[in-house]
Amino acid sequence: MAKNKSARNKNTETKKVADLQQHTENPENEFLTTNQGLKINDNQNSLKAGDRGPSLLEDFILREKITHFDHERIPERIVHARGTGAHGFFELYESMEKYTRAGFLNDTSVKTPVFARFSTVAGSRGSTDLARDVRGFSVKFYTQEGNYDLVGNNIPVFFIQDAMKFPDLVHALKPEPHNEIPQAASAHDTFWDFISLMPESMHMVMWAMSDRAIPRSYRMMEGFGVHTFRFVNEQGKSHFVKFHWKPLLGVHSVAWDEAQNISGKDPDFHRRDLWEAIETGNFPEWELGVQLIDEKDEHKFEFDLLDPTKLIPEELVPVKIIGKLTLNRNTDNFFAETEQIAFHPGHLVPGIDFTNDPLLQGRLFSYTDTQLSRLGSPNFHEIPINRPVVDIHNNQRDGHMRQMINKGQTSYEPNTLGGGCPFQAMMKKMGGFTSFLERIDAKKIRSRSKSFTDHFGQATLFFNSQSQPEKDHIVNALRFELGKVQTPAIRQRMVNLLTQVDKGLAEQVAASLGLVAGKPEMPMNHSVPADANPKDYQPRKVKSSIESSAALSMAGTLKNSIQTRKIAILAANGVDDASLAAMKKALEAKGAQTKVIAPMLGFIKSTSGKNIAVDESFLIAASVLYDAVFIPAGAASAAALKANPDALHFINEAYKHCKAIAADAEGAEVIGESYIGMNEKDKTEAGVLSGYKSANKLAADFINAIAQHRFWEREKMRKVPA
Ligand code: HDD
Repeated sequence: MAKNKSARNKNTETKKVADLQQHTENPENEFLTTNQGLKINDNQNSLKAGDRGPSLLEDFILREKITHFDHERIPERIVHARGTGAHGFFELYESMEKYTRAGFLNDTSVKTPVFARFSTVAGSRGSTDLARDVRGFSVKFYTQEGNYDLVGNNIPVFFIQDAMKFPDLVHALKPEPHNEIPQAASAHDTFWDFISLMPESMHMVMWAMSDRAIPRSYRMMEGFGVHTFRFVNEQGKSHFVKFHWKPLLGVHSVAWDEAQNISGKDPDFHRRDLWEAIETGNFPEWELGVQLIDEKDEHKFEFDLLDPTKLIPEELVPVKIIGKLTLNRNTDNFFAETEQIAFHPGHLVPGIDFTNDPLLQGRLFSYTDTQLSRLGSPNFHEIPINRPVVDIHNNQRDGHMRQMINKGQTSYEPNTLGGGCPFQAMMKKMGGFTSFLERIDAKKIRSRSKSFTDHFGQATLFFNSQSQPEKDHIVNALRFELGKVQTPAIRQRMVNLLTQVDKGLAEQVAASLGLVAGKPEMPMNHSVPADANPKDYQPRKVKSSIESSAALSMAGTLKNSIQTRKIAILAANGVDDASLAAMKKALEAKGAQTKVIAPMLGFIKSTSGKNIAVDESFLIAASVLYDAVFIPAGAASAAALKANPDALHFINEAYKHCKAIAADAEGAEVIGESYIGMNEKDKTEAGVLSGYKSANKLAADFINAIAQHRFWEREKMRKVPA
């Protein structure tokens, strides 16, 4: 069977590309035309009655052009409006045939084309990439059994347990309705008002306040399917499954102060990073992992598998790595591809199925509905980026912008006039989708399950699993967010709620707000079945069966690699070209990217009289856009940089954001002149490298230091005025 599938999958990628190309345009050697194909002889002037006269209504060319322009915008996504995407492929390491009949997860010879889109949630389409926010991680697999969408986030849990609360959550998060402030930020009253009344959100709040919410790159963040799904095999046997994407570059973030700076210096930071990585052949990669749970183990955990505010600690169920996603092609047209792609958790293939997670169940309605208003027609599946690579046959007809020319007399089933086509794929071997035969024997209720009442156990587990710097960042993020809240009662309710996660955390946050954390009030705010005891539905804390989970901390994900890291080389006239070239070579050999930053654009003269091209001047460059800084040898260069406030600011800021800084020979004088130099002990501090006799040793240590990503312990030492 696997063999057959493999044959069917041959050339899938080529077919998809060809499919898209039918709708692409190449204007080379072509005349400008109207949308009707009429050649245009003047695209500069409208038709007028005399050269100084009024424009004529008759000007159909002007009217066609302006009409199209007037309608260029479509409604942006209500959430996840800001994003970027790329093409790629998915390869399977090991057949999952035992667990699922999904063809693309059965046959290791199949290369499945994909399109992935990453996004923030709160901001508008033009908002900054570096907002503190959850990141969307959506992947459309163009499989031989139809499109499969895994529409996840970079956080494995969600704020709410039931889709009924989604519009409330989003209304609270979005800019406030009376003045449309603030853009792309959760640090405002309505968000925290809502959260303070929704204790179930506390686990996700911990993640959203952690550095996970300010990733260094989309290429350096995890992805999660969030809900528990099902794998169903050929025999109809089901396993519960949680999906994980693990980036091969490790999971890394920036500092909050840095994030705010990047938002000003380069609001497209993540978009640009993904684009450039693909353009330079540094294809982003993630491994797909699954946690598999036997049907019979459904109730063996202290949490409910259907509760989307819970994760399954990897210590309880290990993540099995089954394949790899590679993004290797940028879009040709952002609107046609990234903006028009329509994801939906209900785009399934045989062998993958839903569970009754009430958040997932609501999503199954929302996504098609939103595409109707965003893309304007039930024919959105005909837009090239949304088309499956397999043929579509059904009796759906007409509608706005229908592309398909359906032939024949019949558009109904059953029929004899059309030879009975298209047929139902009724027998198993025909590959039709069948829902898992789940037994449901229940009363109709509008309530939650009692198994959903633990709101704090895993919030505490997450907090306990963080390294000290990660914990400090959560405290500071909460101080920032709640500090922006204007209503004292909301701040108080929040710090009270935080006591349920961790008393120390609550006290630290409260102290900075001039408050004392007290006991939270958590009235149960929903109905319970008529025959139930409301007490059983009170929010509570169930202690996690493990104290901490290594996988929840980013600190353990260092990959000892500097692949694609951006290193700033600060230089001026009189730089020692041997010193510069040696470090550049050593860094690039390890896959890092270097840029020479100097006082002016153009060229600088080296000690040996060479002209060295400058990539950026200090006017354009900013340390927040780099991962590390190097100052080469050269007395005149060092003297010029020492006298340049922008160069010193660059170093101070890199130091403040805990980045690796290295200097060769006289380059150390520039560090000496910066804030670092004012404190003798910092010269020997981890991550600040100077005073080396051997350039090779300096390069080796610098490479190691960059691979550590950040020296967060530096934050504790002193505050740099950068
Ligand atoms: Fe959603 C978009 C992820 C809950 C309703 N969602 C959207 C996108 C992602 C997610 C990544 C952007 C897709 C893209 O790139 O185009 N959403 C999630 C996750 C959730 C979740 C991981 C919880 C586990 N979403 C959720 C609920 C609802 C929605 C409960 C409604 C009941 N989401 C939508 C939407 C969006 C959307 C309104 C906006 C644009 C779109 O669908 O295409 O339908």
